[in-house]
Amino acid sequence: MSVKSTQVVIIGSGPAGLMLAQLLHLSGIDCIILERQTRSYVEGRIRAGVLEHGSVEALREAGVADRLDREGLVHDGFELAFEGNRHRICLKDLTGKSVTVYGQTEVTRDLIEARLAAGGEIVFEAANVTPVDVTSSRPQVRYSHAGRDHEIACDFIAGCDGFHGVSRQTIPEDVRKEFKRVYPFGWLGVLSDVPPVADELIYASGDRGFALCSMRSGSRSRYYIQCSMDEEVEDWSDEAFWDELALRIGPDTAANLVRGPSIEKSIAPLRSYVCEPMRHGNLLLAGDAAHIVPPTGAKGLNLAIADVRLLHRAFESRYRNNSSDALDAYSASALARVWKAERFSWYLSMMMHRFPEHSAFERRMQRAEFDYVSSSEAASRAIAENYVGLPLD
Ligand code: RFL
Ligand code: PHB
Repeated sequence: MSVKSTQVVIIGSGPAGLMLAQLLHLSGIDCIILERQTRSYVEGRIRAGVLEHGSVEALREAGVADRLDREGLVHDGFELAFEGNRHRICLKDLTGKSVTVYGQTEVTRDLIEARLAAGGEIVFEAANVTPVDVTSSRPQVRYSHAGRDHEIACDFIAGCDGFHGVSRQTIPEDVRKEFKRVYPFGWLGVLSDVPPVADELIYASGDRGFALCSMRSGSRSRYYIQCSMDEEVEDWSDEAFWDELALRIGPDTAANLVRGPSIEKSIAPLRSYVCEPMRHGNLLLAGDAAHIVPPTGAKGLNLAIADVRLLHRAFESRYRNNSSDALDAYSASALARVWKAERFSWYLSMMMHRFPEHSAFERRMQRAEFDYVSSSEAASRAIAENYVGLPLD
């Protein structure tokens, strides 16, 4: 077995792990990333597309925003549509801020490139990653790679290994509190090299279910439709997808819809989930490892970035000033923000989807909510404020 040591072992090279590594590198704190998948798998995953104002600033401060600044699309608003009625949330007027459309895939590529250019280590295809002695002052992480066993001793382990990772499972069940809600549907997503149907995102709710029109660039569109979790991707031909999307966004918008072959098609479940606390001994969780939101509020990636900004500050204060106060406060500070994002994602999901168990009463409630938001600047501002992102602390 080979044995090494470092200051922080990061498990997972999604946006949370990669961004944390970049921030630690800038602060002169050593870390090693262990990733289960291959680099091409990690760089090929199609996921979120909207960056909050604060996430963009954080990526700039971390020195990884050159391409984001060149290629990201700044959006000053988005549209909510309900049974054919439309309401624009003007983010800029209501909050003074905007969001940026730039795929998680691109954020991941930029961060991997920055890490490797800085001579940092990412061990791809690390198998059987196991945190050990996490409540001791010198925890270790064991793993195997290319048929050999390895161990890294460290001060801290950052569990950035997503919802299905190993880190959270290390917290004993009697310590860990879990809060969850599974929605009775999923999102079928399609990526296609066609111009977007509109300049801004459209979240549409109708009798046939929810639809979202998003994009990655002026020539690449990302669309989603609510589907049943019983359905398989193979059940949906490209043609069937475009037909259903056109019906859900209505004839006025559909008149501008350009169809094309899908280059990716997948079904994602919708769930809300929070694990408390986000720290156990010297193991600290960040991103999807600790919480999941339904994608309706575009919060998943942004929450991951916000968590690691807090975590980085806490590590900095520990290594620079020998103070553990911020590390002790990490779980509570992160969770305060996480719960607000959970609330917003749940609220928008509840307002915009068709629920199989809903009666006509609940549908009227959804419509009343939409009518209220459309007629109230205060209600629109509340949505805008959450969408561009709440302050870090
Ligand atoms: P990630 O991106 O899941 O990265 C975790 C990394 O950890 C690795 N890993 C392990 N490595 C070593 N050992 C183990 N035992 C490991 N187990 C896992 C994984 O391979 C992976 O590389 O978590 P992170 O960094 O916290 O980032 C969070 C975001 O990725 C996530 O919140 C969003 O992408 C969620 N999400 C979406 N959010 C949106 O805002 N809008 C979307 O449209 C959207 N679509 C999605 C999504 C998440 C999806 N998942 C998780 C399946 C679509 C999908 C399909
Ligand atoms: C996306 O472009 O993938 C996207 C945008 C907004 C969301 C969810 C996903 O709320």
